[in-house]
Amino acid sequence: MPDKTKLYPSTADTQKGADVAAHPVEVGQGGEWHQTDADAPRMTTAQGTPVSDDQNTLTGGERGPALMEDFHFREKIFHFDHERIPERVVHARGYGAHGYFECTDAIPELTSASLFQEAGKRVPAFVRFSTVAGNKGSFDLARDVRGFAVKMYTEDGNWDLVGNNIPVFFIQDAMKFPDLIHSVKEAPDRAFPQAQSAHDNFWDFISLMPESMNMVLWIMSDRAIPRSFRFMEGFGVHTFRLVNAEGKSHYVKFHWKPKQGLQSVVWDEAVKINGADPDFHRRDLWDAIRTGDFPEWELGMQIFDDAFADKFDFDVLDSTKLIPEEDLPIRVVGRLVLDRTVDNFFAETEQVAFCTQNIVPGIDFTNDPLLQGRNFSYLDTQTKRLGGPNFTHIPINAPKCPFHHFQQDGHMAMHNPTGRANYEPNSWSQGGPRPDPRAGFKTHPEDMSGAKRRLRPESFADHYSQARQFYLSQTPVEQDHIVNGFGFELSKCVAPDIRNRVLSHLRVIDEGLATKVAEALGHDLPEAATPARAPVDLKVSDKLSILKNAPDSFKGRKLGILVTDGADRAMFDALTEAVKAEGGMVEVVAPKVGGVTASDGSTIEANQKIDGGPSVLYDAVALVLSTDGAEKLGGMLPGKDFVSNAFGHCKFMAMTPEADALLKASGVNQTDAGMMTLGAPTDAPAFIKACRAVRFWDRAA
Ligand code: HDD
Repeated sequence: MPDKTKLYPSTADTQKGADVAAHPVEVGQGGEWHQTDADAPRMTTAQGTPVSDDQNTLTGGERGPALMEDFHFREKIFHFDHERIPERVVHARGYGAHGYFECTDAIPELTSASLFQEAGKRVPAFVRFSTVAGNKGSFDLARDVRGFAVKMYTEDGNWDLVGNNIPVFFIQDAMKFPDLIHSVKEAPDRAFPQAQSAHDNFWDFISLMPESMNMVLWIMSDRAIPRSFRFMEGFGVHTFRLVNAEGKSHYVKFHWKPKQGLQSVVWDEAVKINGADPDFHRRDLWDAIRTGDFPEWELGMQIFDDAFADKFDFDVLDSTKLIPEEDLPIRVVGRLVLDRTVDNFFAETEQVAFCTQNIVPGIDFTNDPLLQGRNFSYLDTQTKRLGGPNFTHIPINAPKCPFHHFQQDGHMAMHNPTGRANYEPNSWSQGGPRPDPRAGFKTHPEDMSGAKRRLRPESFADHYSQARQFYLSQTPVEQDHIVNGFGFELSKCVAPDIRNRVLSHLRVIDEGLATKVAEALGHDLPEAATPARAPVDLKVSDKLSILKNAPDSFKGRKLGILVTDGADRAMFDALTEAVKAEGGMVEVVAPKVGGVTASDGSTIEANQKIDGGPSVLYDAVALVLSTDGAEKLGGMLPGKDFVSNAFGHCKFMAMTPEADALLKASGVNQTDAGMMTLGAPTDAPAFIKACRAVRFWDRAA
């Protein structure tokens, strides 16, 4: 029987003097283990009252009831109970980072926006990448659009460019947004499926909304499963306006072009990455920035006038359409660099509030009905999410330029106007801010006429031509991925009518595509849909393909080196050096996380144990094994999967001759130009050079 009268020391007391230095911490992450009681700041309540005991609730008597009087306990639990705020209704899962935007080509003739006036000028920026459908705790490699939201803190206020990694959208009118989102998110009765579009509700809605066809082709393509946030483009989607100091306006479409190049994973990898590392994208961004490999994008603009807009085949106000770069080249005017991770995820990434209405003098909206609707939705949603109108007082949202207005009070008001005057006009000598008719924001005085009515203009009626253009602009490998995407998604639709309705649209887009998807499903082809306007044949646009714009460097990519005891040390070092020289990263995978003893008796430290480091986490793999090690790995499922998956996912592979037993055990009995035997350490640079192509797609043929 325990002695109920004896008092036990608190956990804090028993921990004192423990060998905390034995726990390694990641470099530079803070939270060092070496803190002593003497170094530590004094713990207080939120009111600043020093706390003497954080382990034990105040009780009446040794085994008595807890006392209401315990203000420290009450405050602590009360605050914990209120830690959550509503997650974003869309784009709930996201990851942010700080950086800067730098103008590289001044364009004062096109816009008076302060950030474009002088080459070399920088403004701070915050970017949040996201998936759309899944909740905050969902996995990173969902097949989904990625949000690409950029807040630029200019000297004329915050400019939020709230874009996606796909240049077109599902719907033409904001009125349909709640329906779109309801259809893709989990069904209201069963609350599944989570973070995916492969279900009846989504395809039911899509098949009844032919305007979504262009976007749907993008979603079924590899664009929806990017390798990382760093390797994807961003788009402002809508047509905006640039307005210069004389009030002259041009239309503009904004593009973010990754300096790292474009890269996606294949679907089978995506599925496996979601299990192996659900945080794959956020970890990638964190690691890249923390190791000083700062991701960078160029800001490009497609600039045009009414004459171009009038002769363009589609309405430039229709967000389901893009302007091919071949028809209107991009002018690069700046660069965005992400060079700092957040200090606190909640304070920055969760509380950042992007609003499409956040615009600065020199940039303006157009009448795109999707954009006009968004301008209401974002402000409204932030008020709900962040609890009131003062979310602009939160540091991540506050402008970094001076700001003065008469808005006051409300929940959590951090700074109210000082002095007597809180209205305008007023006649007090210290009467506060006044509007500036010269430099203040001026709306472009666009002519307007016509009756009030609810109608979709005729110029928005062609829903298929650009979808067809997109499909035909892809390489055969990418086309196969699109077919497989449709095959997978539609196979998850229980209702055959929904599958058939989608197939009927695909027939209008491209008979070959429809036939292949029907074959994948085991369906007969239904009647083709009847388009509101017959599609036209558009020129192939190479810029729409990822593979036609593939990177020519292994920079920023990761080589996974699988090692066992007896691994050739010189070979391992040569590979590591070659990757470093190319600007890439290496991760070592071993049977045990404690590492291996190499051929020369030295230790090779491991980053991953084989079952925690599958090859799907790497861009290319190398097997540096001993004969005995290869045989042992060949008897283990994770060892065999490492090799067979790398092979199946068309990765470049290099191996020492001793790896043969593992290759055979994994069912890889062939060699091809994507596989290199490493005979001597001098072979390593040639292998990394080959890896510049990132995948050996010939293997898929
Ligand atoms: Fe949206 C969030 C991008 C159409 C309503 N949207 C949100 C985010 C991105 C986009 C990147 C996440 C911002 C962040 O990281 O905090 N949305 C787009 C793009 C669209 C688009 C590129 C089409 C071109 N959105 C769209 C429409 C509506 C909304 C038509 C409503 C009428 N979007 C919202 C929202 C969200 C949002 C409900 C949810 C959380 C938030 O705003 O901050 O207001």
